[in-house]
Amino acid sequence: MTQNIAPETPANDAAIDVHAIQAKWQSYWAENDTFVAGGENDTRPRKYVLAMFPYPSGDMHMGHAENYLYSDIVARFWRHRGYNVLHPVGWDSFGLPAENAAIQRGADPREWTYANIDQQKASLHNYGVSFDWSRVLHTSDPDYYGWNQWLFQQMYDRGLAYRKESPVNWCPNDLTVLANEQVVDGLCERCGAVVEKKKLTQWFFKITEYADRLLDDLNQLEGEWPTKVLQMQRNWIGRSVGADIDFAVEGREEKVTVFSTRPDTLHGATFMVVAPDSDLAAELAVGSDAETRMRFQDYLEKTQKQTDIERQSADREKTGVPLGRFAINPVNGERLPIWAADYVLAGYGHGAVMAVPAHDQRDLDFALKFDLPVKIVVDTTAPITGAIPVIEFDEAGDPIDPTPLPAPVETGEALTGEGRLVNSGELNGMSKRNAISRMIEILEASGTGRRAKQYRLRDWLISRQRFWGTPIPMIHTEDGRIEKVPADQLPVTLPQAKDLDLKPKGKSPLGAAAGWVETTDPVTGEKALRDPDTMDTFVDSSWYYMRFLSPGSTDAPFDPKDAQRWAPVDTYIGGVEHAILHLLYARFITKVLFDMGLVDFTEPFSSLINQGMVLLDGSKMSKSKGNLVQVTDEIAAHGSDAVRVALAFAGPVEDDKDWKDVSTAGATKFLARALRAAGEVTSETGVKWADGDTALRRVTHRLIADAPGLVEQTKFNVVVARLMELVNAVRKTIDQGPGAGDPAVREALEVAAMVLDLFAPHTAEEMWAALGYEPSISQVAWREADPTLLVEEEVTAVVQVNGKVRAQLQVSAKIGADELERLARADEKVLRAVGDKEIVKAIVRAPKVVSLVVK
Ligand code: ANZ
Repeated sequence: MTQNIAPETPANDAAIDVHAIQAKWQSYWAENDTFVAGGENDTRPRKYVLAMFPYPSGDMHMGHAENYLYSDIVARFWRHRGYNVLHPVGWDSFGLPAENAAIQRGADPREWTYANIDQQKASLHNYGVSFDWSRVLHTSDPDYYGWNQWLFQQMYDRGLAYRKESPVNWCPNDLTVLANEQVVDGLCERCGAVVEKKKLTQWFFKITEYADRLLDDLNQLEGEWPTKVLQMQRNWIGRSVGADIDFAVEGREEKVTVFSTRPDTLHGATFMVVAPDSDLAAELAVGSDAETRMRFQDYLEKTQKQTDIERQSADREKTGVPLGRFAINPVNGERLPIWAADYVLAGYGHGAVMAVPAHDQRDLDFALKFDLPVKIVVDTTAPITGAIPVIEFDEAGDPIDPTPLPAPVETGEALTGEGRLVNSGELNGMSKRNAISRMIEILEASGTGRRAKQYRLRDWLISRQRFWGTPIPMIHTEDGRIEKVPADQLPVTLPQAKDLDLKPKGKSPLGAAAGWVETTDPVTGEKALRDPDTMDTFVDSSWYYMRFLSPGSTDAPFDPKDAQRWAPVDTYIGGVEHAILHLLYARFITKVLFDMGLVDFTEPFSSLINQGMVLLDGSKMSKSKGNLVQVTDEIAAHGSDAVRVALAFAGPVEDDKDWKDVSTAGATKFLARALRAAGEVTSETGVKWADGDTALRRVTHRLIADAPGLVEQTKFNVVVARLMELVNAVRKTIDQGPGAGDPAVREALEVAAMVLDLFAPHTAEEMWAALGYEPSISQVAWREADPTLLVEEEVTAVVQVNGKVRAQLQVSAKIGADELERLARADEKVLRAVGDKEIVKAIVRAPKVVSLVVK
């Protein structure tokens, strides 16, 4: 790297051709492999910096600009700190938008995707991001997705991939399965049709088997991931601890089990509720009279049009129908009427609850609506005077003498707090916590219940009835077996799209791909069919960060030796919209890889940075709203360095930023000022800095000392502000102080160029060349700060008493007025001068003068 490049030394802003500078350095970096990570023999410590990889939906947008700026700042920073840095990029290139574009325009999803990738690649190059371009991957390349298929089969062998029938979101208009995220207010996000639940046989990954580890390992990430994200992950996994309780049902042999976090309240159960869409509800209804059955059917149809989120909404009016059946409370033999109501979900716990309206708000709302009894069993207030009568029921399930009304009926608020048990036999007087334990013992002893855990987390439904994804590498034989595609036949590649009708029909278009779907039974050699579904694209992104480590590997998804050298990712950067699913899936697959002995860590991303959004006039940018600021246009207008500096300066990383407040003009001026100053330096390289102006040197050295901490805390905007301060100080020294030949000016600009490299790498390289060095600045080691220059500057303050100077104090140049006055009043000479007179006035001009008036 001894090539010398002639620097541009502009006389004024207009003379700087930012695009020429940009192009020059970009080709220099590409020709010299400047950002290719060091190989096996590189002995430097390593850092793996990764930004969430882009989806190629069009050209690079502002979210990308922000994301890759931040990862670039971090990557460039660690290079200056002496690290061998891996900063790769790839494309998350399977997915629905390509397929939709293909359907709408008759384009090939493959062509659409790769054209967009080419455009984004060009834009990212032009943006000056220090990626290691030798490791690019696209998840839609067979040499990538073949390893998804390998992973799928590994998981199948371990019992972690399985098929089951389950209710899924179904759009009756588009005839396709929808992800939960594609259902908005119960309607199909794309066509607005009312989404239904439909039972389909689908492939799942058994993420629930890892629920405890996914939850417990979050503790490892405390302080390294945003607290908000950790909390969102915890809530999503949603572990609840309590008991399973078995209720006998009249006229039914088998018992009905319910899950409850509050087994202590069992004596207060006054009815039972089952999910209308559960098999249990259907079965119970069948055993009832004709009218009940009809009402139930009607209600079931209404329920099927609701999403789980709507069903759980607290402020929705409760609905339900009685099933005409009765359950028996195992602790007191009371008869509880059984209802079907949509606030109980089929997919959680056992799809049935014991309703305790006095202590559960949903149950209370329901009881009040349908006039069901409410029985207090935990006294959450002051000690109660007088006993609350136990409510009894008649044959029809109606309460006998339901007066006096307990408090929740009057206030409408369930008693959910701490308290002591009442109306509960041997539990009376116990605290809630003790009563929970005791009740579990009682249930276990009588064989009617047991300790139990439940999770909100569900197994991961991975099959999609779509074309543009990884084919599921399984074979359905004529006699109904399911076999793996033999390993030597992987990858199963996608057929050409042009011969297929990609329009959604409720079945994967691959099922109609003659010549593709037919195959042979690997066991018998008879005719068989390929599985026509493709995988959820979240499978692709669940392990891509490992593929970057061994991009060319053909006999394994990655080489465990590479994994040991580089992984896990040290810093992962991306939008908070991925706080749950992507991160959860990547964490899950990492644990699977750990269990397979392929990696020696259990968490993929050691630290996580979430960026805010770039808005325009307070709202999200979007093409349809016509408020889209195109990054490429901004780069064309101002150059990428100005866009980068303006974005970095716009505010804290995690905050949303409004493009209206982003000043590319300010950034352009600042960069021109810095570059021009570098061109003015007249001292030689190697000049003795110690001879330079001390005031300027202090500013320089404070930046050297503070910037690392600021970068590590992602306070990038503060570093830019400090750089601006340094460049201003340089200008002052050149114009008003010792001048452009002063060694401190050279020192300041060398440091400015190095720190500026994190934000405006083209300008930084240009400054470095102007200062007489060979490229590239990107590997220049961070300077050591001189501790003697970090000591705070001191000044002499004078203290006058009635106009006469009585004392001189050595104080910090930054001292505040109050502190200076306090020191002045406490000084011995001042005390003597004041004597027994009274100080009637103190005029303080920090840090130089204190003037006391005494009488
Ligand atoms: C009786 C009870 C009394 C309950 C009480 C709570 C308070 P989390 O914490 O979310 O796990 N439940 C159980 N299965 C349900 C289902 N499929 N759909 C809707 N609700 C269900 O909540 C567990 C509680 O939610 C369980 O404890 C059950 O109501 C209800 F004072 O049982 B509880």
